[in-house]
Amino acid sequence: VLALLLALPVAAQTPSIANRDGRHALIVDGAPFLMLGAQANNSSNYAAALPKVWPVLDAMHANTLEMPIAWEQIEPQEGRFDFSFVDTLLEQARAHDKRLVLLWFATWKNGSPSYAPAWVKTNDTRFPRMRTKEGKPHYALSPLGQNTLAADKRAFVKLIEHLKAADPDDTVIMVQVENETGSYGTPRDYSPEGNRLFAGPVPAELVKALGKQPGTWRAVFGDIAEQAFNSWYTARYVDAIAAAGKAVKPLPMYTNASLSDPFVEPKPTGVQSGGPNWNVIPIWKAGAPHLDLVAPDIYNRDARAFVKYLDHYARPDNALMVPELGNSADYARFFWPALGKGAIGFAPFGMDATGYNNYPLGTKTLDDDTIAAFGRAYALFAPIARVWAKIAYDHPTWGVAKGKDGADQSTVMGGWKITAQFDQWQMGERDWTWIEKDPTPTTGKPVGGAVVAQLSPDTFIVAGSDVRLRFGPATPDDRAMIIRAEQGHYDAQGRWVFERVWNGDQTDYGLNFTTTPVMLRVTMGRFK
Ligand code: N0T
Repeated sequence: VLALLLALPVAAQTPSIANRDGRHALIVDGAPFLMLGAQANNSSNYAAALPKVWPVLDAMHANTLEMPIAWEQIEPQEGRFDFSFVDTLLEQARAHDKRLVLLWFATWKNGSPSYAPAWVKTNDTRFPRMRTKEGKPHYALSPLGQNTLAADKRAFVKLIEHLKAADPDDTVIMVQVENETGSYGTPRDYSPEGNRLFAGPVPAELVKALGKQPGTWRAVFGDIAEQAFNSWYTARYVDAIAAAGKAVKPLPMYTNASLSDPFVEPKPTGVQSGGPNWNVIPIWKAGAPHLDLVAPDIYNRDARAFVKYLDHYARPDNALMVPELGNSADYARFFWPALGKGAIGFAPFGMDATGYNNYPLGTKTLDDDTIAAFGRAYALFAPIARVWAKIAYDHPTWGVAKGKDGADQSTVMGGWKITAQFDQWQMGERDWTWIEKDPTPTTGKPVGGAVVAQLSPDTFIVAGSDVRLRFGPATPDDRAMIIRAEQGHYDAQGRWVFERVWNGDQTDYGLNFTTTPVMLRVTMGRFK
């Protein structure tokens, strides 16, 4: 009955991002696809490192690898292109049954031109760096550098031309244009050209897009004028590259942001100024219409902050994708709220066995337990990556992760209230004080989360781990109940396959998910 009528995957339709009623889907081979991703370390983009990459992706049940392609690597000498690594990567990805997201590390890699070829980074006359207020060269290349843009764009177009020829089956499903653009310290280019433009009016198209009154950058943007200025010119620069690439092969393209505190408007000198930080998303949307989305790189273990970042980037005009997050086990629970907010992709950073660990951002050691923390959830979703992506495109979803305080979290979906509780034994209530009990295994640990999709007013698909889910009426109603809670799974065609009914102890104290996530289909109702 509930078959999802998936469009059968068909080759020869370039991947794209679909957008309907504020929800999104990444379309691959003509059908929705959930990217269960992982990003390799920064220097793993050489054939010698690949044997250390695939086993980690397999162990975590990832279906997609995010891998840098460096400008210095494909154009070591100006005009001479070398795609041998791209070819090796494509071939191995196919052999390992993984899709690819290529990360174009070029004019900006964490703001710096470190991945640009030597002939670019040594020539400040032709490829100017930004100037500081004092007129000294800053480390970042200027987004106003027209020669830099032309050279970067040419190399990027060659890369996409190569993909068009060498990847007819779309092993590559998305391309990230640059990496964490913008600069720290100096919020804009103070070169004579930069000063001239900054003193002038904000371009009419930007004023119009934001619904603001015309004026100078300072008049329109106040305290964040320098950041707004650099963001606009960086967005225009990245847009020109994306547009040129898309003209060759229209793959989904995005760029990623290094993030400032999600709760406080940043100072231009306290943010990676120019990049698509959450407070300048509208500027990026106006300046880079050829990007399908801008995306957050989330290195913040605090659940409140993590979820706030998701909220900033999940917008009707911006599909949510998390191309980087910390890879320590405590981050794994954020998979659930990401799914709940409609994420089309999710990828912990630094998932390979080359031995580098970016603690304190991520894990101290990428051991089996850490990989399994992500892998358990991925294992549940990997066989249904398409089915879930279709569900999330068609239906409301909600997700949670345990917060610092372990407090309950609730939502209302139609006539039903759903509450997530943490650190419970499977039997009984918190206030059972008449019986002595030990603290639960998860008490004090940053684990636990769940996702819920509402298939019809009274029918829900739920999954989670280390969490208790309660379903009840949105407004008090003694006649409301769980009619049936089925454990089961979807087959590849999107048909629900029944395994068993949960009842009795398994439902009397909420739906209790343990460390290994499972999937339930819950039907709510009332007696008359
Ligand atoms: C990320 C990664 C890689 C004041 C860090 C995060 C990746 C890049 N950068 O391992 O370098 O290529 O996108 C920057 C986070 C800075 C936090 C500073 C806090």
